[in-house]
Amino acid sequence: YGFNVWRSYDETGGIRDQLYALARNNPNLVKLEVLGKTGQGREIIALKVTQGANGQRDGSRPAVLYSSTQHAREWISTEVNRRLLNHYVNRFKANDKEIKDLLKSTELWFVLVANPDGYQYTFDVERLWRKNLRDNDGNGQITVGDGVDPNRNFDEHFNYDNEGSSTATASETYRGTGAASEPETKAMQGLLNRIKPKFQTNWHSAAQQILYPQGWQTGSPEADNPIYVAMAGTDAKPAIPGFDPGISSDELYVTNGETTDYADAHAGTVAFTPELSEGCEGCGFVFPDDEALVEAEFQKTLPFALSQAMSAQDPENPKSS
Ligand code: 0X9
Ligand code: ZN
Repeated sequence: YGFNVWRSYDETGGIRDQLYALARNNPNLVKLEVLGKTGQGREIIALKVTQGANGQRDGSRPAVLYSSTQHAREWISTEVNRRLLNHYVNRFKANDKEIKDLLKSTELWFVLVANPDGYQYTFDVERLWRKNLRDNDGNGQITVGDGVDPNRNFDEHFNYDNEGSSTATASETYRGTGAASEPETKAMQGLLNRIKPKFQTNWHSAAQQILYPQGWQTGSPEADNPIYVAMAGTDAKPAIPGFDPGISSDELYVTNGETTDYADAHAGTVAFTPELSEGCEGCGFVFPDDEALVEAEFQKTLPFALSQAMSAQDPENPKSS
């Protein structure tokens, strides 16, 4: 596609190929699992990174889940998460003591592209597509009225109060016909219920915030768990420089049926939605195809991401970044 940084899902050497190669080349560290298939038949892939990955029962060590690209156009989320995955693997192989110790005791899970159909569509057809490719009108073609918002389809306060999601199929926040109607949702919910991660980071873009549950509620200005504030930081000292931490419904807007609310309520997970940067003033979801800017965005978020892995053994006493 001619980009410096961005890689599609399907292309040779693209994200799917890279995930398979990483697992194939590091069988003692990386396990690949297909969580399910999308409407168009693409694999929704998770990697588990832990020492002895293929011999260790899933969930036998405290787990952390790093997920990205629920929203097709948020390419920076894929790329930051891809760099994070490679960071852990490379530091382990370079005998970094801290990372080696970490990966003996903790399972790190990665879902780089939670919405592969939508993501591929942003390369092939429409750069600003957000949702999955559910054929809402069943006419056999993807048109503007199609797609379900993967971050409104979870089985937690789905459709609550009819605020923060839509019944209109053409809406960018169309929630789908029922909770977990979408294969992408089933895949993520299944993983969450199986590994019950201590922490989840669900990368999005581009509001420069660190959001946490509950996204559905409007009543309470308080986090239900002090760990959220301990890890995300405060306005004066945010865990990611320049980002605003806060309850997602308050800091951004109300949603229902969202991923981190589900993880928090059903898997006991301390679950964050960091909204990454635009990369330039007014770039919105189209982060520039600029290696230096992308790498800087990754480096800026790395301490926050690491702090979750480092805290998984003892989440009640989180190590701040
Ligand atoms: O709307 C979303 O799903 C997320 N923002 S985005 O611009 N990436 O689409 C934010 C979800 C966070 N939760 C709440 N705001 N309740
Ligand atoms: Zn998003």
